[in-house]
Amino acid sequence: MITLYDMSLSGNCHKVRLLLSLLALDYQTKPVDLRGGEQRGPGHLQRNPFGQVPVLEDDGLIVRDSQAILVYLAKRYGGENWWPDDAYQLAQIAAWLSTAANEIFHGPAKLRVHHKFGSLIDTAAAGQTADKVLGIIDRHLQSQAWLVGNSVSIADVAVYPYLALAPEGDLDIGEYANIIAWFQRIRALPGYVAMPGMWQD
Ligand SMILES: N[C@@H](CCC(=O)N[C@@H](CS)C(=O)NCC(=O)O)C(=O)O
Repeated sequence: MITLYDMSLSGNCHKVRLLLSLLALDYQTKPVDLRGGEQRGPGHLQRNPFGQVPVLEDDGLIVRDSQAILVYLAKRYGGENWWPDDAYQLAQIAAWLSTAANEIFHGPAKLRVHHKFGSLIDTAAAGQTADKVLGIIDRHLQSQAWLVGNSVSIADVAVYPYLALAPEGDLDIGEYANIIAWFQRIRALPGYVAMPGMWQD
């Protein structure tokens, strides 16, 4: 049985819940009490020395970091559709995974933790990063339906949650018509699951 060490309000955890559901995999969740500091307790630090969720456990293997978990699930359970063989396609997927961990984390995700949970951040810097990454993604999606290739990939799954949660970070995404059309394509996928606070039409 696959186990996801999870936090319901985490967009990083949602990436994993979304892919597990799109792949129709059975799994159990074990909530980690982030407010209570459980992530810094010895049990969880053994699973992830960085003291963060998500962490996935499968067949005795432990995988930390949402991007890495997407790679693991896509390669192990997704087949060619989810983990292409082509070097160039894989490189493009890796580039978007990196964008999810960098610009999307430092922009839309940070603004959300600020507005929703009160964490102190440099709001001007996060706002600039968010505007830049939203503009780049919107222009990218002008000529293609999915971030990489002709079908959904883990690039879309990695990038989606914190963009869909952008309204919770006080970001107006109404002007990004191509992103909104892409949200609608993602939401129409069989097995799609949402989380509270996500953009809705
Ligand atoms: N790069 C990591 C970031 C994970 C992350 O930031 N997790 C947050 C929840 S969204 C967390 O566990 N925070 C608890 C803490 O840092 O104490 C990933 O993509 O999994």
